[in-house]
Amino acid sequence: MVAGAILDSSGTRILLARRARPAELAGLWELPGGKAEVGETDEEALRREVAEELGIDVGVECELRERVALSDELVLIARWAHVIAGEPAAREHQAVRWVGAEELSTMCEQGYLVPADAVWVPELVARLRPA
Ligand code: DCP
Repeated sequence: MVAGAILDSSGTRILLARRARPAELAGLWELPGGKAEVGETDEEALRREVAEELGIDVGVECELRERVALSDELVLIARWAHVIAGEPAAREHQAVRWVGAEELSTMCEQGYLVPADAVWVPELVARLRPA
């Protein structure tokens, strides 16, 4: 499972998407991504998933430090990425939005993020430039 920490062109904001399913995660915000298919690298999977889900082409960079075990078989990782082409749109999510460091911290503290993604918040905040 690979999620994208997708930065805007100014490096001040990160892209969040609000989940539509399953019921226990619906309405919460996540770093968008999806599962790698057989024979696909993380990088290829992330590029394919964000193209399908958000209609954007991204360049994929290195992995964030933390990894999250979602189950015995599924590990969630995140990779830094930046938009190469397109405007993100919610095709499978309820909404998308760009958030700066301060807003991201607040959303995390108030429980608006999917639980697994909270581990990345310190690293995201540290990299985001002040607006
Ligand atoms: N998940 C998460 N944080 C993310 C992305 C996903 O905690 N940033 C979790 C939520 C789900 C699991 O990973 O429990 C699977 O996520 P998706 O439902 O997005 O993946 P799909 O099963 O839809 O993958 P695909 O898009 O390949 O169908």
